[in-house]
Amino acid sequence: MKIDLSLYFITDKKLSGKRKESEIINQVIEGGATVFQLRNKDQSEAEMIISGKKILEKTGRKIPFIVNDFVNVAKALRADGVHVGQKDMEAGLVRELIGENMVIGVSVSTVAQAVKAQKDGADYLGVGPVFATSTKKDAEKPIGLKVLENIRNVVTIPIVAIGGIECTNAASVLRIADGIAVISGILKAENIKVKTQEFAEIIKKVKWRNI
Ligand code: TZP
Ligand code: MG
Repeated sequence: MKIDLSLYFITDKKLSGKRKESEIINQVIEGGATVFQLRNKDQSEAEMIISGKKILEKTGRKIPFIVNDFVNVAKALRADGVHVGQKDMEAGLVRELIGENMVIGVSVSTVAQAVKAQKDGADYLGVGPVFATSTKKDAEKPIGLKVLENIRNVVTIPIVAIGGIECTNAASVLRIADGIAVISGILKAENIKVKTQEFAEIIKKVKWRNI
């Protein structure tokens, strides 16, 4: 399965505040997000399956979605993919468990990790944090545009930049990466749909080499 990774929204319960996650997802879809990830660091696998089911009932499956961390949750929700980090199951084993149809994403921060993840069978890489972020408490130090570019040059699979991506720096990243993954850059906005549209507009412009 091929997924458009250009505007990759990731959920975050804390940053959602009083707003319902399903409503937020519906707004990012309307705004032009191309894929979303269900990410929840505070729930067990069983809890995530239950909350994921409820969310999907309200959002439908208008764009592909990916489950963070848990293969079992991805399978139970019939997700389009699963995303794992360096401390999770490695991509080769994930592939054995999920089969050929689901997409596998792997988080990397170094060239060596990127080369290994591609060799292990990752379909795409989440690369970062490119810039400083307070969303992920145990995030590595920001890698910057240079390392992002080095990673771009050693792998052939798509790369999605993550970490501190805002409308102000999105273009610089998109000149190197295939997509941007955004959490707070969208969730801190008052109007989620309008903010997502702003990101989508930047993506369109960079694609057509206008900025
Ligand atoms: N992985 C690396 S940085 C990060 C994750 C999950 C958090 C990105 O969040 P934000 O708010 O877009 O900086
Ligand atoms: Mg993880």
